[in-house]
Amino acid sequence: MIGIKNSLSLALAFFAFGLVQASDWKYFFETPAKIWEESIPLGNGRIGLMPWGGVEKERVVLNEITLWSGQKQDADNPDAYQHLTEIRRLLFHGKNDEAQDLMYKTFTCKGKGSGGGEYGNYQNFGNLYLDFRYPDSSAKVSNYRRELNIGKAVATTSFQKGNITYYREYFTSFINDVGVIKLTADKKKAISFVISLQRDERYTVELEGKMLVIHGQLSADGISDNGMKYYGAVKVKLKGGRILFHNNSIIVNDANEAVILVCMATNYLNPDPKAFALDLLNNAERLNYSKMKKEHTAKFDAFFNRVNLSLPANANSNLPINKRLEAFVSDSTDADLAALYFQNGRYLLISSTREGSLPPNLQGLWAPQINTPWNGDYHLNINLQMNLWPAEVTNLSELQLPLVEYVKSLVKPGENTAKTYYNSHGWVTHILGNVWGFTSPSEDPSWGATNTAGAWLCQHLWEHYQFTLDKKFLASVYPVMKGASQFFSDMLVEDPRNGYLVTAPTTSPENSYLLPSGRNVSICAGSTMDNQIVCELFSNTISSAELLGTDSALIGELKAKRARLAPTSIGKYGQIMEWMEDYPESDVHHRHVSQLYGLYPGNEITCEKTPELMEAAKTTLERRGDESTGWSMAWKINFWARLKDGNRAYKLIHDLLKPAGNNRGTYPNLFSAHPPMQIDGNFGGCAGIAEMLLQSHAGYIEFLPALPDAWETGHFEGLKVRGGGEVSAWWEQGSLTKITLKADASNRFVIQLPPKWNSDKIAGTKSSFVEILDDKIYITLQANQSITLQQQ
Ligand code: FUC
Repeated sequence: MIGIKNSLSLALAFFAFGLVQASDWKYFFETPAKIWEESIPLGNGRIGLMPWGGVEKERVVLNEITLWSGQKQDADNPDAYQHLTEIRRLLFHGKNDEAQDLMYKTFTCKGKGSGGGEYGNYQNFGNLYLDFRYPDSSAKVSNYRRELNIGKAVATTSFQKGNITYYREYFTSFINDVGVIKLTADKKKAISFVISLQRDERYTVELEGKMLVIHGQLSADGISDNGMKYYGAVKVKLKGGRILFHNNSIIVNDANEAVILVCMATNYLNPDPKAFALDLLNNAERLNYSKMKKEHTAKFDAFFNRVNLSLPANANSNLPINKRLEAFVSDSTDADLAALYFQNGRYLLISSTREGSLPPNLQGLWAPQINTPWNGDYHLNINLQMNLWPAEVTNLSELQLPLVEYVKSLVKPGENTAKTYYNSHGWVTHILGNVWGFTSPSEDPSWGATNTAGAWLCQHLWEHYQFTLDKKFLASVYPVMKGASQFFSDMLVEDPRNGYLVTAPTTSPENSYLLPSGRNVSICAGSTMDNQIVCELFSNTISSAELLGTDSALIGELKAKRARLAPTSIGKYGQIMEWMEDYPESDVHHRHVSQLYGLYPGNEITCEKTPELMEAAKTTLERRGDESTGWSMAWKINFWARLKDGNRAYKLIHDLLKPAGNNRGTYPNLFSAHPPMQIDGNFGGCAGIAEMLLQSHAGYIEFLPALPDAWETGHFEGLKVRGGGEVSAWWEQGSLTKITLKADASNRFVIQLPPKWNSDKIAGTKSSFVEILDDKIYITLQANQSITLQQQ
């Protein structure tokens, strides 16, 4: 019998849940940005603006998500396959160092890989500058405030200079697809400025009629053009004042108000970027500013307001964000900061990807440089996947679709790579991903030889189905999963030392181990992560084929091979072994914790199925330690949430939110720090907070599985669960008081009976669609029906 103190009442409601009203989701600064990581990210899934808010000189960093150098290339090395047998022979004879040496000579991509040339990189679009002239240039500046309203997707800068109050508003319109900046003042004729545009290379700025434009072409290989044309234009609408077009700039004098419109495009998706961009600009020019802003926010809120989260605030919650982050170091009772971080993660996802475009890259879509860190690419041994971790659970399911399209785009080049390197059917990709279809191993086998990246990506296809139960979607992506499975079905090879089918050669990203000789080696056969991912891929492909009633022969083949994969094993310290042999790690604190893939994002390791592995996972994390790169700490929030240790997960949030400085953590504008800035930590942290509040990976829904003491009272609304449901929860003094569940799809939902809830009363209800068995509540709902369970 579980809990007897309180009785439980059951209320049924058959209405569609409305949108949740946004709270005051904001952060602010009291000074202009001094570094890019203090500027404010705005984006509409395609273009981005990052205003710095300078009083004398405003800088706005411009981005367009498709702006890539490089080009399509054939990087598959045709000689590689002839060395595969020998590489495997060496591995199976324990000569991993020799296998690795041979791979450096034979089993890499053609060309420079990510080291330059045709691989390319994501690049900054340019900078927009506004140089201001004030009626009284010597007047003092006071009351300065720079703010991002996360709930409205609008940034503002305001200050007084002398006796004049100035106000700037900025947004990237979700409807009209242009950047918009409005400048006002509380005195007439107070606004004078010069607009200029600039880029660090490969650009022309010129006046075209009443527009200032920037255009150019990027490079294919560092020298010649790659055919990637970009075009941006700026136009100003004034109330009062005079405008001059001179010397590649727009000069505004003595205006009462100015609205600056910025359009940007490349020819990656549009054959004529100039026509596309100018259409947007001309359209926006005709529109009323207030209406544009209202419609922009309404479209954004259609995503954002689906979810709400309330956690306890304290006095620090009202501090400027840089000081708030500093205060959190010694006082983490500002739990509202975690709620803000969560909603900011959702904000960044909505702002950096959209249907019909690309998934967020390592920068999201915000980059001030030409040479972005790690090329601003798609790293596929966790980073891109982590970017999408919040998509399903935080009710932004359609934002998973750009990733799905990206995965589909890898199939064709990946088939060539599968054939060339492994003589296998199906498709494969390794760690590196760009917008040109790169699927080859990287230039450096120690980190670039892992070949389960595509299989890991396939998890997102299955998860999208799990959350939506959209069978049409499943049918559309099944060929992709099937192709990935076919690759492993062909490529797996028996390890003669133990009879298991293993991936070989491979690595455990991006760690290495020490051989008895003292040598550091990365290459191995059958890393734990690979075994877990392949097992999961086969299982998901089998389930998909069964659901779709197809490919019975393949189902049999995958089941047989799945049974021969190596199980996850426990090593000499009680830890989960990272490799099939219990090698000493070269770096016991390594940022990747790949051997825990099965704990998160996978679901192989759970309390019910594998209690010993849960214990071993804890030991693994203790040995690894907490502090690491931003994304690694974000991953650990998810791990500890799955291990149901809310306080430890919250400690990791605390570590993740430490001001970056020279170390790791979070920059003042809440961007995650690897360092340098890398957006995956934001998304992983957002997903981790959701995972602390709600889980549905183990075949049932569990509310508040890892609630830290600091989140004693609160509520969330609108999170999603596997099985096609939307849920909300309210809790007080650490105990759940009310939950709601709405079915998006008809299903029988299973809920873990919350601790302290009285099962007798639920069982006593006459409802035909609620049943209590042991510690689970079973609820059958038709699509759009909802139910409320409440303690009285
Ligand atoms: C992975 C990580 C690095 C970095 C890079 C972009 O390879 O190991 O730390 O995050 O991606």
